[in-house]
Amino acid sequence: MKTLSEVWTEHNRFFDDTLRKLYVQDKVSSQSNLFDAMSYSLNAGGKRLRPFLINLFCDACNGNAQKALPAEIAIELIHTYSLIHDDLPAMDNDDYRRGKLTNHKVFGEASAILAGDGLLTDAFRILSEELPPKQAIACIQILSRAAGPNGMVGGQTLDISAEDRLCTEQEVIDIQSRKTGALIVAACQMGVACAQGSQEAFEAAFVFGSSIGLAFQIRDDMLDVIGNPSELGKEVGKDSEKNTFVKLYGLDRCNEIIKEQTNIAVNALNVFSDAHLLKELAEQIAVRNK
Ligand code: GRG
Repeated sequence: MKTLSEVWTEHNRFFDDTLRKLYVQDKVSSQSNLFDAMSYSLNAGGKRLRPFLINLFCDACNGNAQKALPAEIAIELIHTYSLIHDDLPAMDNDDYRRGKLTNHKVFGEASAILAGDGLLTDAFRILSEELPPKQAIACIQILSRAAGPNGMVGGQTLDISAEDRLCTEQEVIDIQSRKTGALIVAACQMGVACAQGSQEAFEAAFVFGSSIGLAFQIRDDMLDVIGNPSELGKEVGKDSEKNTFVKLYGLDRCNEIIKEQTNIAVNALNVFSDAHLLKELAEQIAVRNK
């Protein structure tokens, strides 16, 4: 049986190749600079966690995971747009992402904003054109809710508005669950939607996604303190003034909560007859170094 690492590497080899080809035709158009900027961040690497979750959930629901490819592409486009915009001077003002100069550092601010806008919009074109109608509608609904004002964009807004004060525990959880968690939950549920899975499977995807989403963000906050910049592909120590879980709980309690959330996630998988890769993925997220 293949290990999680082998399956993930194999998935990413094919997925990265697909993304590299995505805008090749468009690059010769009069808007080549726009497509160059979009492709630059899309092809800068990244773990492809959200697409991989779609793939594994589709598989756990006995769906044909190959047919979920448009959903995988769409969520990575949204995720990449959010990173480009998050790095802008008006937001986090970061110079490095995925081990490379950030989009605005290479293409300028206006192009980076437009590259993000292009990726965001194109995600929904791909879903509507390339999935069968039922799966397309379900995925568009899940993704737009998760990425929109009640999800990721709302979380980012709350985060910015709370920058100058100390947040309560509930506020930090609320910001995180929208900013990072929503898209991870959406990935799990889109995998179920692509397989036209049961209501029980959607509920399991919600519990699993929420728990690993929280564990993922807590680990992210920890890595800003204990992580290695060359492994992470970005600077560390940038969040010391922010409302992070490390500031709220300290490193030891963060580790305990990650373990608790990982257990909740793994238990949620009981509804599937075979979800051993999802179990291993949850355990991997708890100890990740990048
Ligand atoms: C600008 C609308 C808008 C939203 C920004 C996602 C986000 C909201 C901000 C990113 C800030 C951040 C670093 C959050 C921590 C969790 C997170 C999303 C990390 C990056 O995701 P990974 O680790 O990145 O999956 P890769 O590069 O592997 O894809």
